[in-house]
Amino acid sequence: ASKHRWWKESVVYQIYPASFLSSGAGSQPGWGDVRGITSKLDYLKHLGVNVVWTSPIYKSPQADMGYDIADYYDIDPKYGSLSDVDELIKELKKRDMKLMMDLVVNHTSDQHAWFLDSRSSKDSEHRDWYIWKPAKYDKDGNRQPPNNWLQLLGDANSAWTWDEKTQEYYLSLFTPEQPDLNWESPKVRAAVHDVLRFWLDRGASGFRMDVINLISKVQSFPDAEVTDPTSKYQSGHKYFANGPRLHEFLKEINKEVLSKYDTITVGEMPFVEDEDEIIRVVGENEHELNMIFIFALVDIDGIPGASRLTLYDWNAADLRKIVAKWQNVMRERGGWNSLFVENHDQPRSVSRYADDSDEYRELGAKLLAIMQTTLSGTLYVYQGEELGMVNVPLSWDPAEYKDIESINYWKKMNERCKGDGKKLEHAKLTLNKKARDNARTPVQWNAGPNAGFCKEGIEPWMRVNDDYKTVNAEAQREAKDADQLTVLQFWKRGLENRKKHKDVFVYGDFKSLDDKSDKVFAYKRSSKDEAFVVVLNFSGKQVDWSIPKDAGLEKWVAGNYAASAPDKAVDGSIQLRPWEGILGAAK
Ligand code: TEU
Repeated sequence: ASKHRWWKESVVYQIYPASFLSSGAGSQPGWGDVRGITSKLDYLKHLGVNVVWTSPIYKSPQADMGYDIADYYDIDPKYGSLSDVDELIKELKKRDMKLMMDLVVNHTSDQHAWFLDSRSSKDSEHRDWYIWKPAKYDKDGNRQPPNNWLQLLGDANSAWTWDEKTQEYYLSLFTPEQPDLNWESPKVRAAVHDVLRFWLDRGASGFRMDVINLISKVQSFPDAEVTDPTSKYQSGHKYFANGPRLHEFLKEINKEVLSKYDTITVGEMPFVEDEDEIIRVVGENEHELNMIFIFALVDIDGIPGASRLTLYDWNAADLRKIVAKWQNVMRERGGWNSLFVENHDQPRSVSRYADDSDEYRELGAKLLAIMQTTLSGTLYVYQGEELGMVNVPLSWDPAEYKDIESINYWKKMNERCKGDGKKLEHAKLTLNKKARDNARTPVQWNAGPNAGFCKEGIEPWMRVNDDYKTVNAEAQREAKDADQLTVLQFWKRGLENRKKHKDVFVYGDFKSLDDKSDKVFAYKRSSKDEAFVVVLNFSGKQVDWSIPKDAGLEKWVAGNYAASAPDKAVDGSIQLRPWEGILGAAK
């Protein structure tokens, strides 16, 4: 069985600082700030959270909302100051909570001092801290980038940016404002190690490492195979995701820094599904990272192999297969799962995996809460998920979207769909369903002006979702009806239950109870002392489901339709209502 560790039992709450809460202490009116976070620690503690992960708050020109860092040792004035962070850490400690920082070291901002020096001349001290290559020329003598790799945010342009001054290209996988660091240089790696030490010594307890599997690139920088014949540039992930020296670099970070502290680490790892590659990072004896974010579940509604901004029809069987697979793999191979259905790069989970209509929104949010709180792994809750916040309305003009990926996509589609209204409508729908903006609207604290996110009369940096009068934290503090918990209360109860039965839910065995249904996801969790059965109807249809004889079910204890125990048989066939989820005690 998996060894007990505090970071395995943790409930991590992700904060997207710009949209969390604006106390007014930051330099930019209508932006969230660090003091806003500190003021909500009691709320988070009460919910059952013990680790707070903040998306980047470092000094940044915000070309990609802070995922473009200009100074790893300072806080962006929009968010406050270093002493505000010290205060946050102090207040967290008081409550026995911890801080996880976002570490973005695949690339920096183009305004970082390292890059400014690097681009100043070909023989500058930091020239080789980034990836510079000469141009290529086609048969007509036109200048071309060193290879055909596609940029990741916006997917129309080259991943290489031309620099007039020194007449070379630099690699910028995400946007031109985010030049990739050259991890082949030992000086770059040592500089990154210093950043980690600085924050750990200051009181942070760990890191979420942004696209950490992209740091090692195949050094011949070959052209990518053509997978999209309509595009000049192609996805090059084969040559930069889990590249040749990734494990060496991660082991080095561990040896130089992490092994000397008691930390929690999670690596974001897009593009990689290979079990062996994943276990090489998270395996108990690998000494790389505690866990990673696997993309399978959040890629479920995109066309396989295509860009994230596509729509694909999926059903509960796909969801079950993905979740069950990783529950089993991690257990059998000694790795560890991170459980997440939302983050700042993904649409809202209720809108995506359930139904965000008035009729089903709360049921859907609770259904997902049952799943998340009863699976094995470290649990991540994204701000607003505990309130059942949903995607922005389709009626919003795409001009409301603030994310660089959305802006680039919308521009591209407007060019491509000229005169084809139907195609453009589909692009608008795709954006509404998938845009990262869906997760970035201000957190809805109450029904007052700006949903309580910032003071009245100040315009929030991003528009508040229209539904804030009904969907907000204050309205969910107390239940309207005695037999109906609010989404927030339901999450709190789920987290309490998870903690109380951690040997089952965090560490226990996982067994699928249905390998056929395209609507139901059912499983049994067990430790040596106790067991639970979970049955989740991931469809808007009423479903008859037969309880397997060997499930050992004794009694139903909780569900999402009422606060009291579900009134259903414990053997034979039961009827599940749309989006119904139930939990039972078993032997
Ligand atoms: O995201 C990397 C990533 O692969 C995504 O989930 C990304 O949103 C997707 O490719 C877009 O289609 C991380 C950060 O989480 C994201 O916010 C940053 O924009 C990105 O890295 C660059 O730092």
